[in-house]
Amino acid sequence: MAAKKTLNIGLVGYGFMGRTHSNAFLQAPRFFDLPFRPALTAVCARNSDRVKGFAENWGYASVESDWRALVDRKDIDLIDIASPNDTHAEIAIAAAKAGKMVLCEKPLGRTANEARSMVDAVEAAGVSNMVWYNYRRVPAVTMLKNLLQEDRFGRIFHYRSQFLQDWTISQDLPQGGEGLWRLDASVAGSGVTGDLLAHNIDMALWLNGPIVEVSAMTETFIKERKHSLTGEVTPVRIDDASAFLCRFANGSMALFEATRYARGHKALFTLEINGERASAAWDLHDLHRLEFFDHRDEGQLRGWKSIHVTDSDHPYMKNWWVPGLQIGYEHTFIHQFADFLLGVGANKPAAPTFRDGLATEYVTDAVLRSAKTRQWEAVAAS
Ligand code: SOE
Repeated sequence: MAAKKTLNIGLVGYGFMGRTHSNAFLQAPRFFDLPFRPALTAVCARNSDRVKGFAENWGYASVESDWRALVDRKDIDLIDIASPNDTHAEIAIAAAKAGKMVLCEKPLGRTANEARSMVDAVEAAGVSNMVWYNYRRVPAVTMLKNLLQEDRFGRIFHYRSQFLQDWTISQDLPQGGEGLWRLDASVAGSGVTGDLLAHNIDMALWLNGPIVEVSAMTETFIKERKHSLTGEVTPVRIDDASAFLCRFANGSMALFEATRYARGHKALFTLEINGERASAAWDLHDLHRLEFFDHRDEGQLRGWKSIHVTDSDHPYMKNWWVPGLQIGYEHTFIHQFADFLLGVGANKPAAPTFRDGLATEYVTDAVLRSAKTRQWEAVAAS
């Protein structure tokens, strides 16, 4: 058997997402038959001591403390961006110009403008690219996509989706700095709209098609917080909660909500879709189940089915253990990376591409705009 070509990865960032991506790079070739052999060639972060520890733990062969040096390296084929949102555009554009493949953690940019410049760069350079919207690759969610493509639902009337958390309720939580940059608008771009609703929107665009217009409201419950880098108390400029109504191009209407103030909820990501012939519901806390109702079932036996999506004919599952044994959160990244490499091998883009990521940003931009104007806002066509 011919040896597989090595694909040298350079990772930027070593936080939560640096770990999920590194795990995917290591596990994907063990469970999927991939056209490349991924190599953890370098990891880059500003803190040299900590980046060395990270490299040792995950098996990266070398370290860099300046992302420009990483992008310049001739031995790197792919740059993976897992650093905070304010770094995404500059690194992605430089990596594309250097001819590298580019993977980027969500959201693509802090604004649609930033995201558009990233799309332009990867498309001009003709390099493979993908945004880490990992939840598409939960087997139950992929299965729902397949059921929709088989037209089991008929006309779609409703879509609703929430992402509820509670980790920023304390007034004492500072904004800014490591772990807390999601509260600093200059780094994150927005609050829950870009961080959480972006997941709901990416999944909805994939499952139910384009969104045409939105009517939104946002709230910042805690108005001032100490900045952990400067020690100063400054206004909070992110949205703590965000909700919107919208219309899809297919005529369905929808409700979306995300918050970090739903006491008791840590990561309750849910969706429900109602069609003429069928409905389905999914919940991240029970991620291996798809709830499905088919109106065409025989009358007296008609009812909601709770499908345990762990059988070998369910998406991705034949690559894992034996039927009935479930998998979890980290596997969504493994699936996404496996699909990316299969795409590169077949010369096909793996979704969501940067252009798909831009479509989500057009919606999040419209949501933030509508919350300000208190008007319905049209979503730019991507
Ligand atoms: C925020 O708490 C967060 O970590 C998001 O940034 C992730 O994208 C989401 O998957 C889980 O929650």
